[in-house]
Amino acid sequence: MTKQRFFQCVCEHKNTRPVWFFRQAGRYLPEYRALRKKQHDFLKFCYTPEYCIEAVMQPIRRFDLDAAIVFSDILVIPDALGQPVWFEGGIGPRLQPLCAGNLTETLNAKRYVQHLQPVYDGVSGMVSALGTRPLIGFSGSPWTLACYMIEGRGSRDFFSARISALLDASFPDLIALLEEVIVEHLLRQIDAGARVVQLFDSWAGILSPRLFDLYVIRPTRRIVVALKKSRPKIPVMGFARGAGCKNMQFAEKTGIDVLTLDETVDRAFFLPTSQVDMVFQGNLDPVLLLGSRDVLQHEIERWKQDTIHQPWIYNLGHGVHKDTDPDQVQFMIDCLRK
Ligand code: 1CP
Repeated sequence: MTKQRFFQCVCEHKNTRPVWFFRQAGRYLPEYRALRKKQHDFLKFCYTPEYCIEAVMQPIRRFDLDAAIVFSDILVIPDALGQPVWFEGGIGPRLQPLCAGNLTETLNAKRYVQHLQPVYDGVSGMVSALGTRPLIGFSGSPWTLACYMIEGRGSRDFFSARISALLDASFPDLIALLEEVIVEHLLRQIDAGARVVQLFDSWAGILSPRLFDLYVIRPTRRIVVALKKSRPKIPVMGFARGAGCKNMQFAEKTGIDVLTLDETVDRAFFLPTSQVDMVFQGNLDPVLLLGSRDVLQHEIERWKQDTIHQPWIYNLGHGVHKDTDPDQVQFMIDCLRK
């Protein structure tokens, strides 16, 4: 994968650096909140292609962004494996935790593809609606999915999941099962028309170096190898949120094409690697969108200057926060494209 080919792939309809955002669709948009009123059950919403296509197109129509990400959620995978998953308003996702000692016992790996068919139907519809604009498929990474599946909810430190990674003899079986399902899930999104895929390891940053190697780097590498074997032209973007300096090994050892950086990473650390054939993405603090325009503009200018010699996809270090004013997003896009 050359840098140039990647740019052609993500941004063929314009001659500027691509701009898109994590959670560009979602609760900060009044039109999304109105659409969500039609289906209060978030998982059912995710399995209704018509709603997902509309949710994807809302930020595209409003902001003319250069790419869109599939509207879905990482937790459709545990749901498709038969683990009870539900979303509680104001609290977030809840899951019935897996059984310690035999983590894969209650999971049914036979039904998931059929269960996720509405997601793939949605992907085809999104691709048609987007025209030449690329659609990014995605999945949660094994470690991050295991975090929610073991803990049963969002958490600051996923303590039970970390203990499980350290002590539970069946933990590697769970990771192996998830790798297989994730590869299949991404291949199906690619076959439905996704042109790039992104792996979200949102909780990579809470692992010690040894466990980071075992459960972030190695599974990601195996997934990338499997994807490249059958779809060599599809770029893979990796996001090990919170990984700090471990991002370097993550990029070098996994075979990803694009390294997504969260807002806590000092990009100066990565800029000397511009000889490496790596495209970067992200790094701008989503909180800036809730602050003053002066500071936002100043930070954007600094960021543009810093990354001038490096292929860099303009994106935030994490999703657009739900309290963000959409006008601030427009202002940011205008500054980026200036
Ligand atoms: O409408 C609502 O009330 C639901 C809010 C919401 C939305 C809009 C959730 C619940 N998920 C999503 C969509 C979503 N999730 C997308 C597509 C939209 C887009 O980006 O434009 C994507 C890519 C995700 C991925 C996702 N879900 C991640 C990985 C990225 C990240 O944020 O770190 C994670 C960890 C989730 C789990 C999840 N789903 C929803 C919430 C609130 C959460 C986070 C739970 C927590 O706090 O731990």
